[in-house]
Order: sequence, then C-alpha cells, then structure tokens
Amino acid sequence: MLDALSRPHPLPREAVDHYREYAWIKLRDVLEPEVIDHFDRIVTDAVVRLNTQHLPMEERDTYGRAFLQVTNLWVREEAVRPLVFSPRLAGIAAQLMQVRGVRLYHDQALYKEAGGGYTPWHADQYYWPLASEKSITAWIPLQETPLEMGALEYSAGSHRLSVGRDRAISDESEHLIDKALRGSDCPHIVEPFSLGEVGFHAGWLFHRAAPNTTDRPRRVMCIIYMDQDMRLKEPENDHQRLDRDVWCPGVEVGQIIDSTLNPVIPVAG
Ligand SMILES: O=C(O)CCC(=O)C(=O)O
Repeated sequence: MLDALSRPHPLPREAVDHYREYAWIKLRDVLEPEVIDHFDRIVTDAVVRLNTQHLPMEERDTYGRAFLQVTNLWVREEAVRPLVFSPRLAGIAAQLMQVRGVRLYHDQALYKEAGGGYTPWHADQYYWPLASEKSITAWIPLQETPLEMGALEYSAGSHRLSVGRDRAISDESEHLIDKALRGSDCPHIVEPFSLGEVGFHAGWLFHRAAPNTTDRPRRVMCIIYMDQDMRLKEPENDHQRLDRDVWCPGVEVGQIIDSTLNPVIPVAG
C-alpha cells in the first residue's frame, strides 16, 4: 500500500505554469484513501501523545485557538517517515518549484480542533531564515475537508505583494493583510478539499483558514520542502533566529542548509 508513495506524479505543463503564476495549487488524487487512512491513525496518535497545548480554548490567544501544532514528527514517530520522505510528494514539490531536488525544512501536524478558531492571514516565510523564495508546503488533509472545518484558503498570486510580509500570525496580521488583499487583484480561493487532494503553497504566499465549526477535528499533516541548494540567510527576527537553531542546527549564514535535520528527499520520476 505504501508503494503508492514512491510512484511518480508527473504534472502537466498547465499545473507548473499555474504554480509559477499564482504560487499555489491544489492537486487531486495525490494520495489514495487507504494511504490517508493509514497516516491519519499514525499522525493522530502522535498528536494526542505529543501535544503540549492543554489550555481551555477561551484561555488561549488567536494563534493558540487556530490549531494544535506538533512539529518534526519524523524524528519522533518512525511510522510517519514514509509520508514525510515520500518520493511522490517530493517529486511534486520539485516540479512545482522547478528545482533539481528538495530538502526537508520540517514537518508539522496542524489539527484545528472542533470549535477551534480561525487561522489569520500570514506568509510562512516571515518565520523562516531562508535565502531564496524556493520553499513550498504540502498541506495534506487527513479527511475530506469541507469549508466549515477550516479548509486552507489562498490569495492567488499574493507572493508578489510586500505589505504584511513582516507580520506574525495574529488578529493584526489578519486585518492588515486582508485590507491589502482586498485592494489587490489577487483572487481569494475558498474551496473544500476532497479526499486525496493536496494543496501546495509557496513560503511567501498569503493564506488563512476559517474556524472549525464542526464537531470533528480538522486533521492536517504539513511537509515543508525547500530547494536542495537553499542557503541560510541572516535571521531578521526572533522567530527566524529560533528556526535557525531548531530546524537548521549548526548551519552558518550563507551555507547550504544541509544539517542532519534537512536531508535531501529522493524524488520520484
Ligand atoms: O492549517 C492551517 O490552518 C494553517 C496552515 C498554514 O498556515 C500552513 O500550512 O502554512
């Protein structure tokens, strides 16, 4: 069953062009239902075991209400590795970024609990000390994801805007970026995810999610890839300094990020 994770997923020219233009794409039939079911159980068990957020919803801030976040599962739960190191997924990431190979930046489970809050507009790369824009997140729902569960929304083409790039996830980022996006010509994409569908977005693309108003958790696994030649830049804020220490141990500014936590992932096809 896991062999499917090594199968190539060649993208049509239009998909690569779409990503180049909009820095975002959603692809159908990337993962089979049995594969999703398998990793749903593994990732959910790991989230339950490793989660450190135990405050009641009303005592959390906006970031804390948005999701439970459990990071780098691949070093903490062996059984998740076939997904994180899937040549099929890595091959899609490489095709979309148009690079010869990819490295892992890190992975994370993002579980929006039943009754969980919204995820404010933000761009991930605000948090990352990466020298180029060649980073991409595979947002992998572990169930069919209707809008009312908090499906990820994208502002297509917003990676070209600069306003809001210096904002951490907060109510303030939501308001400031929302205003900027409404004044832009970037389409706001709000669509459910079918089972097996995976979203890919670039590090500088603005994205958000609505609250989860259902009575089930929205279960998502994210894999963040970067160009295999990605170099570390001088961190520009405290988040980036922390990310350098945690996700890129021992790497100096200007060097390729090839720490033990950032292996090259073989790509299919
Ligand atoms: O899952 C969410 O609500 C947010 C996801 C996100 O920000 C990301 O994957 O970069």
